[in-house]
Amino acid sequence: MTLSAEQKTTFDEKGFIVLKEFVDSGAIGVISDWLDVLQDVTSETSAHAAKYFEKSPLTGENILVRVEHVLGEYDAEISELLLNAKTIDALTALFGEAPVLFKEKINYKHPGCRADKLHQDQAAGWNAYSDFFITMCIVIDANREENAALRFMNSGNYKKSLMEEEWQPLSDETDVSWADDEYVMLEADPGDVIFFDCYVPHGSPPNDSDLGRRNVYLTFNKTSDGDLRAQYYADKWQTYPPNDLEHARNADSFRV
Ligand SMILES: O=C(O)CCC(=O)C(=O)O
Repeated sequence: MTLSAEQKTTFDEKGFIVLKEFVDSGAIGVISDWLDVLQDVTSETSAHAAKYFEKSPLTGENILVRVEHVLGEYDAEISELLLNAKTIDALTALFGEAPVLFKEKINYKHPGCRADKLHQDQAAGWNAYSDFFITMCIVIDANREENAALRFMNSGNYKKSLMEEEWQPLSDETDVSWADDEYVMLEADPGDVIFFDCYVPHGSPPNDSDLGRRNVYLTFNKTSDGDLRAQYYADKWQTYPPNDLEHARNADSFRV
């Protein structure tokens, strides 16, 4: 059993748990190298990797902020490494049944990257697919205050339903420190993971340091809700297609 009863209770109450050293350093090294490769792929070298570029509000430069749609049929070796028995076991304990991958993304929070405003993931149109998801955030580079570590609502004082209209963040503030009383900053090391549900409010400030930080986000739904990934991405390409360095978006849209 990967999780204790206490960890499960904490997850149910607060909507997140942190598991230190969940992924070993050998695996983190392999994943880190893979993220470097993904960062450099182009539409010629990889037709499926969906890259998203934005103009930095801090420097004005166009920068890569995320890559999606890179597991399963596209990279069996890395998929096996990430979706291993330990991960499936932990998610099964949290869901109460086996998980299915819904979506996967890497956030490249490079120097100059804009804030991720406080939000609930479920507000990003996910209700169309299921009413409950769990995301596993795998820390690849140290997450520290200076390079925009994530903040999570720590009071358990949130609704397991939408607290704002769909497609809206919970606040337009990019300085998330206003919420410090209720929120905790999670500094974390490579190999630590955060499991969080789709309703717990979270976000991160802009990265105004010169230290990048990459986190992998794997989102799952319950097997009883079906395999939704292909439909999710088919829909997403219609409304929010990937772009390239020359066609970076402005950083004011709320998408997760
Ligand atoms: O990586 C981050 O700082 C923010 C992640 C997040 O909240 C998201 O992508 O939904």
